[in-house]
Amino acid sequence: MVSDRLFIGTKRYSSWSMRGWLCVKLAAPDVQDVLIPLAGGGNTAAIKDVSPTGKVPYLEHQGAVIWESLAIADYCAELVPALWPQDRVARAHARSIAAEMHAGFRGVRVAMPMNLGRDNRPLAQGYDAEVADDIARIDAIWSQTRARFGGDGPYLFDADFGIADAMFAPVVARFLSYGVVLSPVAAAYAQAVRGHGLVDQWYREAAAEPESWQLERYENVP
Ligand SMILES: N[C@@H](CCC(=O)N[C@@H](CS)C(=O)NCC(=O)O)C(=O)O
Repeated sequence: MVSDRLFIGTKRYSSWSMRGWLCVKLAAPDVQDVLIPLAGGGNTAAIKDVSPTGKVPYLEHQGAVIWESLAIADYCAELVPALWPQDRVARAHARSIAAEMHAGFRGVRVAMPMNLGRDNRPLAQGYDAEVADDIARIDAIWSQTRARFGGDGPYLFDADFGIADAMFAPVVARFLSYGVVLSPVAAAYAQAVRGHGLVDQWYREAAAEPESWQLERYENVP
């Protein structure tokens, strides 16, 4: 029996799965992925059958069961503490921005659903104020974190891709596919995240998913 499993959704669409998956791959690469294709609209019966919340990501690891992407990320940091910055002040900042991402940015999440297989630029016309505020705040987080803690490395906290980067990786994917114009520092950060090996692996595996997993509601957005 396989006991270490990470349940995720369709890679093309599931931004929360991407966050959990990146953290688990960094901390416990032997954990088996169990991909359940999303049915759309939060109605995936097979996910409801396994996950306490009816949502993915959901992790079973050595007797522990963990749901909510941020809790999974924190659990991963128990296995590999360097997933959070080791400096107390930097770690406080990293926890704050990861929590802000987990709890917020509803405007961007609703207006810009993640779809890794589509050029979303034609959709990105005329954001409302909530979306524009979210974009400005995310740009400020990335720019200010890079300026204060970024060092010489390309990520938020220098050379090590950590939990804060994983939490924002699906936002990077959205900004790139919707053609969101960012400040130069934020744009360079977005490119660095896109170029990370695990992020690229997720994209490649998303591209290899069967067409039958694609959902009308996420492909033909008006
Ligand atoms: N707050 C949760 C959000 C998880 C979530 O909404 N996951 C979506 C996929 S991205 C889901 O499982 N939806 C169930 C479904 O579509 O049936 C987390 O951080 O893990």
